Amino acid sequence: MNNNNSKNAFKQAQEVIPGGVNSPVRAFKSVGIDPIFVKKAKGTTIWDIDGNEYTDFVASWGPLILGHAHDDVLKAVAEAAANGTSYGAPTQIETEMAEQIVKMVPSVEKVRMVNSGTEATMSAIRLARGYTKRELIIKFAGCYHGHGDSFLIKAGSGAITLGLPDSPGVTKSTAKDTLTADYNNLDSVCQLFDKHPEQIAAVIVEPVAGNMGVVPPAEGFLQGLKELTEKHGALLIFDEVITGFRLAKGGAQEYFGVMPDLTTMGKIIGGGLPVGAYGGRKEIMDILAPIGPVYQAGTLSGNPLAMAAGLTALKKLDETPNAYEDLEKKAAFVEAGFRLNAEELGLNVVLNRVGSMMTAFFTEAKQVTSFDEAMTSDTGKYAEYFKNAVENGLYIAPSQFECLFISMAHTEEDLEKLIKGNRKALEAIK
Ligand code: KE4
Repeated sequence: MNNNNSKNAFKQAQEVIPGGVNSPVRAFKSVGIDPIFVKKAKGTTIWDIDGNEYTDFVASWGPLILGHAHDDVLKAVAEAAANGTSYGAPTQIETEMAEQIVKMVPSVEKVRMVNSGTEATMSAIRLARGYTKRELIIKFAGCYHGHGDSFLIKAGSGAITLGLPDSPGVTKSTAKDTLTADYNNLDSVCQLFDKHPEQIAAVIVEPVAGNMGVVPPAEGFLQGLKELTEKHGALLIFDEVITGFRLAKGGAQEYFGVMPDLTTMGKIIGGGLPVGAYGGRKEIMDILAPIGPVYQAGTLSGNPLAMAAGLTALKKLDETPNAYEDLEKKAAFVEAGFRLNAEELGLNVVLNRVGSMMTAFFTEAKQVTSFDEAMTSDTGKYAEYFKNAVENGLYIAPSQFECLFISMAHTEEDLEKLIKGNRKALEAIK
């Protein structure tokens, strides 16, 4: 496969952008090849600047559940742009967007728009601290909640991909306010509450971990967190930046039937444009400025183009009959194909899936139900697998610790190609 243009583009980019990328995981560092520079995408196909064509299963790390450049999204953005791109003043589409989110996400009564998942999680913990008048938060090792200082403690996603779970630049005084527990281990959370009585403002959790690879919540784990936070007067924050609008209209909280106090959202909510949001009960949200004392702001929050893209995407998900049943069927078909391939080749691959998000862990472990087990993965093997998958025209995550996403746009042909490509890539690493 000819990648000369991408190679040259990468060299040029590295002269003026740190690592040549605007987000570390894009650099393909952990898979040991130069990144692909994208020219365009439509539906489930991506074309790179060398003219190579790929079927995409990264979906821009989750947002593109409708597929790339969806006609309705493009139309909505173009119409919005014709009226201006930003006003810094309230618009009715922001209200419409908020009403749509309130309609879809069961625990959300009020919502504030921001510009990224990071902004959403940073704001949510500030709100939780302001509401509870407490300072400590609990996160889980291997979970990733964006690059806010409070979260770069044993973080997942790009931080573990690059082996940087704790980042320089995060001050000791900040780090001390973030306690880490073990995912799927309620006892580790109990111990922190017992050790820090009445000091913990919130527990923030990915209701399905996506940033250590997909690790589903153990039976009772989410409900247990709900009970523990209620018992100790702390807030439960579901970071649904990945799971929101993906696992169900109402995200993981609808899928598992556990209601958090606050929900952070991103990715799908923007329809491919920069949008984040956080929401919850009125009594919590109403302590936010300008009515309350907890401050949070943003020049481009609720941007009309981003609202047009996001609202179109959410309405499509809300109004397409059987959207989530169809996603489940497609993803189950892929899971079955992956399992059969590994079985027939006698390879030990642990495949975790919830709805349309899944990860194949290249590990000798029999299961991956925790961060420690996820970390037994052979990232070198994954890198070889990745290279072969790309050679077979599959664009999958350049990291063992990310998700493969199925979208509404994926056709049966796309899924057959994925399963065939998976088999060829497995044969290559056997
Ligand atoms: P952003 O600031 O990247 O929009 O969202 C941060 C974030 C928050 N919470 C969860 C559960 C997330 O997964 C993310 C971001 N996800 C990563 C990939 N897993 C973004 C990809 C990247 O960093 O380039």
